Amino acid sequence: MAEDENRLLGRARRKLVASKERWAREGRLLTGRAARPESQRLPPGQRRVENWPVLDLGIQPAVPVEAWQLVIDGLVDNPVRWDWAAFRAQPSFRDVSDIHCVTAWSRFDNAWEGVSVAHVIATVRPRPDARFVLLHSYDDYTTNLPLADFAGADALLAHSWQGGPLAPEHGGPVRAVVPRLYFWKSAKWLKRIEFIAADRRGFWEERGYHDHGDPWTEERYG
Ligand SMILES: Nc1nc2c(c(=O)[nH]1)N[C@H]1C(S)=C(S)[C@@H](COP(=O)(O)O)O[C@H]1N2
Ligand SMILES: [Mo]
Repeated sequence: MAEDENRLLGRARRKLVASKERWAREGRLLTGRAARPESQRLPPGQRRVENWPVLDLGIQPAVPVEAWQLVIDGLVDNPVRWDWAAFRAQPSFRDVSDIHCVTAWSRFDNAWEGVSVAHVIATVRPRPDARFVLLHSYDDYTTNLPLADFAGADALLAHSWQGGPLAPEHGGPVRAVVPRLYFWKSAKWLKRIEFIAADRRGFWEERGYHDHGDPWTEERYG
């Protein structure tokens, strides 16, 4: 098991982790239906909420912007380390998208602002052998995704939500937002983006969640 995972587990709410692992084993919330975003807006098995639930392992690291840094490295030609000023100097990107959480809530029309993943990719220039990314967070959380999904036109590193700074409990100063996949892939308190050749599972992927996590085909567990 990765070192950062061990650190996280030591401090995480163990009961919460155990119950989610059980959900995964039992296939909780699975409907066996599939849908396409063109024909309906709510993926199978989801219900719409108006509020925005907070979900994490009970550890919400305080990361003041003066101390915040983002490292983007691995299989790239131009690795970067952005402090807050450097991050805010990147071109701004806005997008409105829906959140789909594996625990079956969806929240429509979230107005995000930040730096697009397209810009990140143009800046660091992944090498041809980079096929996955591993996102690392300040609470030692990790999650993995294929570069092709991470590179979606609606994916960004968000510092704002609905016109205001992203709240600390939702991952401020900066979180990933990858709307096409279940929300556990959208790492809060983002610290590092690592481009890798071979897939390496993150925290929940190691614990029974699906490696990919497409809400439209209900890739909840796997
Ligand atoms: N760093 C970090 N990111 C995380 C998590 C976490 O525990 N730590 N939980 C994930 C899960 S399971 C979900 S559903 C969403 C929840 O984001 P929210 O609390 O803003 O709703 O964050 C994801 N990103
Ligand atoms: Mo989640």
